[in-house]
Order: sequence, then structure tokens, then C-alpha cells
Amino acid sequence: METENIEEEAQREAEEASSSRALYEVKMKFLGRTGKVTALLKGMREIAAEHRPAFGKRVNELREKLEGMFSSLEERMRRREMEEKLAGERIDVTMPGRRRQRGALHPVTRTAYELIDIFSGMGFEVFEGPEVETDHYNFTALNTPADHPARDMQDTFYITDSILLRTQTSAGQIRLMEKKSPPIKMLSPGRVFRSDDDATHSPMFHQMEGLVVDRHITLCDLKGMLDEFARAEFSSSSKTRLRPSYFPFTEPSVEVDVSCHICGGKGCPLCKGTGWIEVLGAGMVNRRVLENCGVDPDAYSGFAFGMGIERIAMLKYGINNIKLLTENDTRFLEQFED
Ligand code: 2NM
Repeated sequence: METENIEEEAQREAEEASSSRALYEVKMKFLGRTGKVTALLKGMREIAAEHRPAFGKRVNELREKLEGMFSSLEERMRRREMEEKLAGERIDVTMPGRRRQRGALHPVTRTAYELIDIFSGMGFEVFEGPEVETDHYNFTALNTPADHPARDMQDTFYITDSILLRTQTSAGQIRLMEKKSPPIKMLSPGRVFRSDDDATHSPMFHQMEGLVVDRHITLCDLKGMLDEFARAEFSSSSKTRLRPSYFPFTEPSVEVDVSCHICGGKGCPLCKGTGWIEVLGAGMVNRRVLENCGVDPDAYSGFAFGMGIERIAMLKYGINNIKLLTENDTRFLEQFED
């Protein structure tokens, strides 16, 4: 009987199907629009009229039987495939994660942020001036006229006769002092440029200068603030000492040493046996600088200080060559990941 052959064939092929897709194809081969069962129904016309009802009944029964078989096989196949998918996607949630490479702040940036944090805590406001300056703001207003020997002290990158790359951030402090009347308490971090190039000098480096102007500001205020700064930046037992020096923009001027944070002052290679390390320059703002900015030097006084951020970073992290800070060698930079 043809229907019986078809049933057996469909059953065998359906059992052998190894995926939902293959099973669907078998189903279409028998029950689809051009399938074998459908062909039987279409071929009814050629069957003798008296046999037609019985034949039609058999074919319909076959179709219903096959439909039932396919849907139960489809259900079983779906369940099996879901189980396989879940088994393949199983993850061990107790496994340790993969370490992600993380970036970190450059030691100069990190030191700058540290310094800004310390001085902000003392009430200093950050003010950044332009990197390209006029000789007026960089030199003249800072009591360093054209023929002053201090202009030779640092070789300057000139753009024109009167426009230059600033050699100190105090150029910007002059701009603010001109505009604002005391009290002033500002911190100026930024890039500065000098034609200088060796193991401890780079033609571009970063400076942090501070300026305080108010009534009755004395050298004692400077000394007290420096002690506070040294304890915050280096170690809680750090001390400072002042040595006389010279800058055209301050009078008196001082070099500031901090007790060595490595040996605590006993003497070691870092402090070259002296127990002290020079970290910055400072002084009482020269009354001519105050006058140049329209501040009355008989009513007001001020102190100022300046430090190289690279120098502070090198001291703090034991870096012996300033070039390491600009080469961007990852073997060096990786050591500052925190
Ligand atoms: C230093 C040393 C001493 C300084 C002076 C000024 C200003 F604008 F008030 F004149 N700002 N910074 C100064 C004083 C900077 O750096 C070694």
C-alpha cells in the first residue's frame, strides 16, 4: 500500500534527522506544498470514483498521523538543542577575572595635582596664564629690564623681539595682580621654557609658583607656610631652612632647603651628605614689582615662591634623569600605576 510505504519512509527519515533544520526538511518532503502526501491528495482525480472516499480517508489519516509524529519529534529536538546550547554556554562564575591594563597619571601630573591639593588646602586659588607672553609680563614688570643681568641668567626662546615663551609662570601672576586688588593668594602651575638641556634641565618643564599679597605679610608667614608644605609633600617630620639668595622680583630672596626625607637629616647619597635638599626659591615680593602692578607697597606686602614640578617629582620618586619624564618609555611609566 502506498500510504503505508510513505508512513514508514517518513518515520525512518524523521528519526534519522539530527537537527531541527533537517527535521523540518523531512517534514516538508512529506507534508509541504510539493510533498509526497500532498501529491497523493492531488492525484485523487485519477482514482476511480468508487475508491475515492476510502482513499481520501486513508490519506487524511496518514497526514494527521505524520503531523502528530513531526510535532512530537520537533518538541523533543527543541529540548535537546536547548540543553546543548546551555551546556555550551555554561560559565564558571567563581573563575578569577582577566586583569585589564589600566592607565595611570604621569608622575609630573600626579605631583602637580598633589601640590595643587596641598596649597588649595591652605586657601590658594589656581590661576593659569598664557604660555606665549610679552617681555613686559615675563621680565619688565618682574623688575627685570632689558639690560638686567637676570635676562642672561636664563636663555629665553624669543618669537619676536618682544614676544617669547614664558620662562616662569609668574608672568601670569603679574596679569592677575594688575587686575585684582589684595588680598591675593594664588597658585600658578604650568609649562615654562628655557634654552637648557642636560640630565637635570629640560627646555620645557613645569613650574608651580605661589603668591600671597595682603597687609602685614612677613617672611615668617612664608617660613610657616613652607614648613606646612614640606610636611604635607615629603614627610610629617620634614623641616625647612632658608639661605640668602637673589632674584630680581623678590627682596630679600631665599633658597629653601627641606630636610632629607630619605635619611631624615643624617646625611645620605640623595642629600650628598648634607642632610638638606634644595627644593625651591622664594622671597618677599620686591616693592617695585608691586608698584608695577598698581599695588601700593607701603600698604601691602607679599611673599612669593617658585618650584620646578619635575624636580619635586624626581626627589619624591627617586628619579635620576629628567629625560625619563618626557621619553614616555612604558617600562618607566608602568611603575607609577597605582
Ligand atoms: C621664584 C622665586 C622667588 C615669584 C615672584 C612672583 C611675583 F609674581 F610675585 F613676582 N611670583 N613668583 C618667585 C619668587 C618665584 O621662583 C624660583
